[in-house]
Amino acid sequence: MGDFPLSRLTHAGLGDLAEKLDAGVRLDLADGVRLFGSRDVLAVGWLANRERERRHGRRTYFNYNIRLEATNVCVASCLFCSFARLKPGDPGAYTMSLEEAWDKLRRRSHQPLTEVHVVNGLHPDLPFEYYTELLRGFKRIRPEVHLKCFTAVEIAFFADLYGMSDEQVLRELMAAGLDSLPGGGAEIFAERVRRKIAHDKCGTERYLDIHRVAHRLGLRSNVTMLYGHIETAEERVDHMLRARRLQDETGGFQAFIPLAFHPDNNQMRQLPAPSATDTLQVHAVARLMLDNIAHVKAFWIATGVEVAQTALWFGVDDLDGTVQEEKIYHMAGARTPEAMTTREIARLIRAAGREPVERDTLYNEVRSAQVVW
Ligand code: V47
Repeated sequence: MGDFPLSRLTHAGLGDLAEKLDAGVRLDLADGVRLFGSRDVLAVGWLANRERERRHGRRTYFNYNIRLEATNVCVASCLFCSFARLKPGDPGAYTMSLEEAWDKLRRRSHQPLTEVHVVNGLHPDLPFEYYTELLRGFKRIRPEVHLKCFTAVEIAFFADLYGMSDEQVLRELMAAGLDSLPGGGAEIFAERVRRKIAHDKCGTERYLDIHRVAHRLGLRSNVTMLYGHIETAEERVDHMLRARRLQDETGGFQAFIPLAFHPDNNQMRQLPAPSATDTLQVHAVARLMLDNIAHVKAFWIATGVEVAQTALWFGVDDLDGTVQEEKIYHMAGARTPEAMTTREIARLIRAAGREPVERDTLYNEVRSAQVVW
């Protein structure tokens, strides 16, 4: 049982779960709900930290990336979203020209970036070539940079809009330079919640199937979970278990990323933001339920820097990256910085008693000669 008092785990009602984990027995839905019900966040965190250290020791991953949102025009009306604008020409709506988007990368030619992460609104009028050219241009400018672009929701939208199958869309984007899929658009898989907060975009089965197809075609991807709004503990665990089932099938998910709901400027603004304790507990339970997904990421833009740092003792082994120019969370009220340098990220990992490891998108270690931790 290690050095955490057995009596404390037993008192927290978690003794049998600790034994299950010791014996390598998988936790089930009821176990996950109990973990969320526990008032002893430290006991849950201790269990999660043990799983984290078994896999990664003190190592904590991050990457040198940029975020690009080429358009916020979006036909979907998700209740949690503060970023989208329904039509071109609506106040605040924007769509970058290809040159403008490429310029974002060109202007960073001095930075040893390894990843461009693209997420867009669902724009009804752009031709498919806008997206394939976007990727081709990025590869022309920086052939070595990994392109992690378009959520499964965007892939489904492209397929419907341009009359292709999901697989055809993925194949064409891969031919243009797509290297992996980000995990956005998952929200909450349970139909009760999805119907309320994201009723007019790609449903759960299709989201999962697009990741299934992507994995079959050789792409890696991530999976997210938007928490802290109207979902129950059972729906959170159900979400994790659906991701775990697909991972059993394909092995293609690299990281699970809980995303803390931000209530400013959207249709759920009457709700409070999730607390730091809730955030720590969500990441910890994810580490414990998802025995087959290697990494649990705290997206520091969403959790806040200090909570992300603390989460490194609650199951988290990855902090995303430098990010730069993030819009989705900042339009929803995030007060985190818009970017961190690799030096800042490494310093905060060290200050938390962990060992910083710069990685590329596929978790290969990157040794940037420029950076001395
Ligand atoms: O799907 C939108 C979320 C996601 C809000 O794959 C909001 O490495 C909170 O998926 N409050 C997009 N969340 C971002 C995303 C992501 C982030 C970091 C890393 C990766 C990865 C993926 O942002 C959306 C939605 O769930 N979101 N609005 C909001 N108000």
